[in-house]
Amino acid sequence: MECNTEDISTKFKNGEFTFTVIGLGRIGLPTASIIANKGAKVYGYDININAIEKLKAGISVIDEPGLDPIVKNVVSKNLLIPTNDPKEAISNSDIIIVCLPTPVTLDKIPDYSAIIECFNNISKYIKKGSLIIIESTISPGTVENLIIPLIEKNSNLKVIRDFGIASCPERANPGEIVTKFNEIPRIIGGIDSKSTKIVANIYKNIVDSNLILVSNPKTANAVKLTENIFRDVNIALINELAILFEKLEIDIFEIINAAKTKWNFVPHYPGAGVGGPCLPSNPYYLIQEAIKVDYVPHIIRFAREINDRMPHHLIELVMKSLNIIGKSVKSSKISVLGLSYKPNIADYQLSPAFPFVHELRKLGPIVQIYDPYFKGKSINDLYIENDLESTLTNADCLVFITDHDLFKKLDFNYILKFTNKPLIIVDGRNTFDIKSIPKNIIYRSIGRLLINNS
Ligand code: SAJ
Repeated sequence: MECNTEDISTKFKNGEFTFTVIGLGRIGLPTASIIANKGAKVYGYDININAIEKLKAGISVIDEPGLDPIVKNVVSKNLLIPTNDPKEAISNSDIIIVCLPTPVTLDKIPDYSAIIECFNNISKYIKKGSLIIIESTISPGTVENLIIPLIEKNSNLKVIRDFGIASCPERANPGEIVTKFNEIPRIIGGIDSKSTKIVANIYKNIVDSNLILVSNPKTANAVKLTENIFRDVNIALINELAILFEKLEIDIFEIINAAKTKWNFVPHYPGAGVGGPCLPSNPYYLIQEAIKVDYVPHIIRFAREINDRMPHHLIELVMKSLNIIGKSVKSSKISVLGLSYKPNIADYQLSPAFPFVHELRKLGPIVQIYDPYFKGKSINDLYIENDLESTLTNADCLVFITDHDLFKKLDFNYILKFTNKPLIIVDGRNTFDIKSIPKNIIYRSIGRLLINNS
């Protein structure tokens, strides 16, 4: 494929490029739909036949604001072609974008099985002159040492000579993937300068944001991991400081609000834990590579331990608060508000709600959970109540795991109509204004002073 800007823009605008986006999940489906919506022909390839059938009917299988109308439009115009046939997709495509999940196992080892299975299946169909773009989050070196050898082994192709490849790690914010698709700068690292330039020229036609070109795929992957590890480590730092300042009876939010007046203080906030598809798992990609070169990244590992320990800290706050009114956890009803890992989205991936509820249940209380995004659903081993009022009824303690807007708007007098009094509130996300806590409530938030209005 030629790499000069004009050629690529002309070909893109004339619809001369055919894309395949592999993996129609939270990143892949918006990516495929938005590219198709710009007039390119896009195969959306996924092994999930059920999802493909729904997409063929124009039904979006991903809950992402703004996505539905785009999917309906591009499928109805046959610009996005959902398929589970790799030959149909890959053998007709010039550009292949990989958006496959790369979770970590329970042993915290990156799991590349989806990527390995994919390239074992599709490589024989890759056309000479194709360009492969890896948007999945992977360890530095995975393109160079796993993906390229897989393609060459399963095809008669040779990298650079016959196909280009680059990493362009996704940096989307779940809940804003479509609305901010155009804005997020992209990091592009190709196996050679031609791959980097061609991919940059292609993304120039897809997004309006800055394109940051780096030396190679492993550097691009290292950038993605560095930015997420930076966030995870800083959250761990503020979590650790919050626990310390609780004991010193100093308000962490007063500290943060004052400290952020300093130009180089990047505010992060203490919470019930770190969930989501990115932060809890990304550090392990780099830890795995470090171990291969006999280096132990202490801060990165300890940050993970601190963040994973926050649900336990919430348990401690629950126990101490109930003891103030002479109640034991075992003899109480404790209602958990929030399953999603962050507010106002329906996504519970690695949510701290799971470890919190599992540890709480061992202490013997009645436990109910409510999340407006999962009403009446069974999620793994948790049942999410159908309505808030029954969850509040006769509760001795409310624990907020997610600061959904719906919870922020709750009126305390409304809450107290259903719960026992005095009511304990343990707030894992600083959902409420501590100056607004009324009589009959004992309130604890992470890193903040005890409010005892019992
Ligand atoms: N959290 C805290 N304290 C904080 C910030 C977050 O406890 O100060 C918790 C959240 O409650 C959540 C978890 O950490 O449980 C992750 O929060 P997040 O805002 O990072 O949520 P994500 O994973 O949806 O963030 C994604 C990430 N994007 C990618 O990995 C590509 C993240 O790097 C981005 O910063 C974020 O989107 C964004 O805001 O764009």
